[in-house]
Amino acid sequence: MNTDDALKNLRARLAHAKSVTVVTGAGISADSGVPTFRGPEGLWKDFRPEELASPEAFTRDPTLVWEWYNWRRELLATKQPNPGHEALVALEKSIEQFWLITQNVDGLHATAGSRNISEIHGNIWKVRCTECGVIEENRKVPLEILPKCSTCQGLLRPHIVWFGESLDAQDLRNCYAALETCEILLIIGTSGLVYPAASFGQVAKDRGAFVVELNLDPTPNSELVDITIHGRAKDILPRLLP
Ligand code: BV8
Ligand code: ZN
Repeated sequence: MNTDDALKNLRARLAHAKSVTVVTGAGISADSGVPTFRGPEGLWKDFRPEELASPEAFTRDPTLVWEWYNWRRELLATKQPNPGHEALVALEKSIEQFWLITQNVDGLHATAGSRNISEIHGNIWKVRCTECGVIEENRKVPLEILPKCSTCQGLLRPHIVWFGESLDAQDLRNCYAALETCEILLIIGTSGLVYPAASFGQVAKDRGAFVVELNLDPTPNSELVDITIHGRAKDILPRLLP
């Protein structure tokens, strides 16, 4: 099916859908100038994820991990939502039951105006105290290296889910509720390699949802989806709106 036919088919389905769930990855923010994780310009190209995005790395060398997050915060501080993010805000307003699950930590969906959202890997603009657990929004750029908690002087860490760490239980409950009830699942701009998000397509498919993938390339999800649309999120998503 060519892109125009696929979009026509999908627009018609979305116009009648009562419940839609969306999963996004770094690809939707690529159009805002945010480097993806595994692409040619990817964030991971210089080191393996485990080297920095893990509790062991933070315990071993918190300065190195904070230097990486500070570099990303400075990079993100100038980035704005793009038409892909904005199209999902418009879609949320037009669908009775809508839930957005994002793996992205850049906060751009919330900035664009998405409200029913689970940031399942956390948010780079939030910090968490390793001692007392308090979570705060902090947009200071750059943060001092090894920032301290204003409450107890404990070491702060990024409020981000690292490899080997479990996702927030409430986030997971919200995700599974949205995946099990949706008529349509859109999987946008993710390589489908990181669990549990990589399994969400199958969860929805098993419950009878119509599953659509929007990506530049094929991914492990491509076999299971009903429609694959190849293109940039910023170009394709606005064409889904009524
Ligand atoms: C967990 C924080 C329980 C860092 C991130 C098997 C089953 C279950 C678990 C595992 C398993 N095997 C291993 C695991 C553990 C692990 C995992 O999945 N490892 C992978 C590598 C195999 N998972 C975990 O540890 C998770 N926790 O499972 O808890 C548990 C506990 C203990 C032990 C075991 C299990 C925690 C995962 C969270 C990790 N944290 N980020 C940070 O962000 O600072 S993951 C990191 O990858 C980012 O958060 C990112 O969001 C995520 C996924 O990457 P993508 O978003 O997909 O980005 P990517 O660059 O890969 O792809 C971009 C795509 O967009 C491409 O396809 C590209 O073609 C496309 N694209 C580009 N431009 C565009 C576009 N598409 C459209 N338009 C465009 N313009
Ligand atoms: Zn504290």
